[in-house]
Amino acid sequence: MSNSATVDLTSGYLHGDGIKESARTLADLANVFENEAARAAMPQNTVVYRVQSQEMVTEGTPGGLFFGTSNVMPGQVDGEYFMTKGHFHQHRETAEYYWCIQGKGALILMDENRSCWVEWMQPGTLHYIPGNVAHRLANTGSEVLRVGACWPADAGHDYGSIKEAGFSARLKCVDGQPVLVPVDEKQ
Ligand code: PAN
Ligand code: ZN
Repeated sequence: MSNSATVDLTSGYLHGDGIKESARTLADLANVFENEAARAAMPQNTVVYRVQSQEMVTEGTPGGLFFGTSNVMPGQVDGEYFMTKGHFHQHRETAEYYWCIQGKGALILMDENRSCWVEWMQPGTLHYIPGNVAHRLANTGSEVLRVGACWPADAGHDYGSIKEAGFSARLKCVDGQPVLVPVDEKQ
């Protein structure tokens, strides 16, 4: 197998044959932010994040690895930072590495008991996401947050559980600072 792809070490940008790219706009993120009316009132073609990946094997291949870069734009929906949808891995036991390349942000994590916590990100921070832990990126800065990732090719993405129950806390801008605010789950 020839290696015709490169990774720009300052931006994480992947270049070359077979690099996949996807983007999520505000239109794709219905009911992801707390204030759905505010999201719906914003320009729907606003890109919230882009993901590049190199997938050298078919998704689901045991023992394979995928490599990617996620780029989360700066922005907020009514005080909640722009973020990814977030997911558990379909194969719950699979882990993942993230590392921050550029920008400022947070890795929001939640275990299966719905305990939620944050790891702060700045260029060079390294983040091990254990199995059975849902993960989501949020950009708390004013430039693009660029994060590298490496995950098992058979991890899969379970978006359904997050769509149903969400994360148990939200990262909001309070007096100009990011604060993890628990969601009232009693209702
Ligand atoms: C990442 C994520 C990426 C986009 O590559 O898939 O940051 O986030 P969502 O998938 O939650 O929209 C990863 O964690 N892969 O497993
Ligand atoms: Zn993942």
